Amino acid sequence: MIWNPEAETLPRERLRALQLERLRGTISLLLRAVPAQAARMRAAGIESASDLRSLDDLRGLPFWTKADLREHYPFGLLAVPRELLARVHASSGTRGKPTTVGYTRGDLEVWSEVMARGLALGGARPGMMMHNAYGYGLFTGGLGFQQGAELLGCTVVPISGGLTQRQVMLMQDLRAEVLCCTPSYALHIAQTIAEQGVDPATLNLAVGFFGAEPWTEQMRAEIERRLGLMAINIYGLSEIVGPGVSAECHEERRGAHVQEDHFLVEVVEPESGEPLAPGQEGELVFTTLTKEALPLVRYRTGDISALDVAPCRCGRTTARMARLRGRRDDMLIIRGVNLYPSEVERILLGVDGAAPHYQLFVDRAPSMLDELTVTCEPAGHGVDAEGLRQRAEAALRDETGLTMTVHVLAEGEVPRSEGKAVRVVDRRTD
Ligand code: DLL
Repeated sequence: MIWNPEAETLPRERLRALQLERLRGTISLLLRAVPAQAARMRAAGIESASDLRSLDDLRGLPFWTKADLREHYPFGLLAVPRELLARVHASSGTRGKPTTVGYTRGDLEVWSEVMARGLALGGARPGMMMHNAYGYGLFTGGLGFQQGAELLGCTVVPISGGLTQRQVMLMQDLRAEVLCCTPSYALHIAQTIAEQGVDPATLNLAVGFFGAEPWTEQMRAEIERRLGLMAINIYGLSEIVGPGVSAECHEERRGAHVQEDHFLVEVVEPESGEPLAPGQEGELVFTTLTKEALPLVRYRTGDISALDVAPCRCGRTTARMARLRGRRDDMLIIRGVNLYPSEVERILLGVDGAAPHYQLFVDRAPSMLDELTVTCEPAGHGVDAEGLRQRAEAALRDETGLTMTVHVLAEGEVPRSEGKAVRVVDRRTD
């Protein structure tokens, strides 16, 4: 089911024409209503929206980053009077002040629309029972899924995160068909199900929408096996709207379809900022095309992905973004080797006897060399910890070229998350 066939199957030429028209509208609004944005645009030679003759002219516009949002915290980049905000959310940054974002009523409607599209993409249908274990609150996960599911016509259980045993009981009793949470929390739920002796086959789950943190194909296979559902990758960020910027279709599950009539996507080379061609991996950059309260032009996400604009079997014409390799700032440079935490996840999940719970610690030794330690757990009582340690160390060394120390902890000792998992603990002090 395609929620909005007209928008989602638009021939790409027409889509680009629509994007240009909407981009000009956004530029006019910013020039008129947001002094900080207008100043940067003028410095780049843009005096009016008509200076943009084609979408290619976008590359002449300056980037915006999370640091800019922090600088203008909390409401310095709003294009409407604060009184017109219907809601405020914030990004999940753990250090210092969060980055706040605001929505007009119109923005909330667009968000519901793109979320309904995303849920339909993954195979959710009107009438389905949805267990929504994303956190409700300033985080955009809970309410974003809530709104989209209501528009689609699902029955929502707004359980939020936590009290996992109770979650399992409610999933059983209310016959949840759709599960929404972070991939790490899905595993936590799966483990609780196993500990309670519940047979996953007695659950009614058909599809799960997982996102808000990096995860791998190996993790997808593990979640599907344990929960007996089809796992869909859904992506978004609060600065742009929240969840629903893109989602995979259940037909292909090869890249997440970006809602391009609302969000213009580019991939740029992280160092130079030069635009990259489809298929090339780089940093995702989004421009909002219909946002009223907080329009953003060329917002650098820090997320590493690649685009595919080839037609999709599902019939949609929208570009697909590859599963995220990770965030640019999560990339570790260890003894000259680049390492994304998702690489460790991929390798570890291929090791016989390893459970899908892990953390990566980075320390700086007195010799000033950085050292990596991985903690993991055995998958079940029968696994010999010493054998697992040796297999994991060998696999990590062979595949990354880096020596990592592996500590096999007892089952349940790697911290579990109810939201975004903390995968990397950087203990370097400088
Ligand atoms: O995490 C929005 C969201 C909620 C997306 C629920 C999906 C599901 P923020 O808290 O602002 O918003 O964090 C955004 O999370 O820049 C990515 O680094 C990461 N992220 C989001 N979705 C995915 C995903 C929400 N599917 C940041 N895969 C983004 C990998 C993801 N990383």
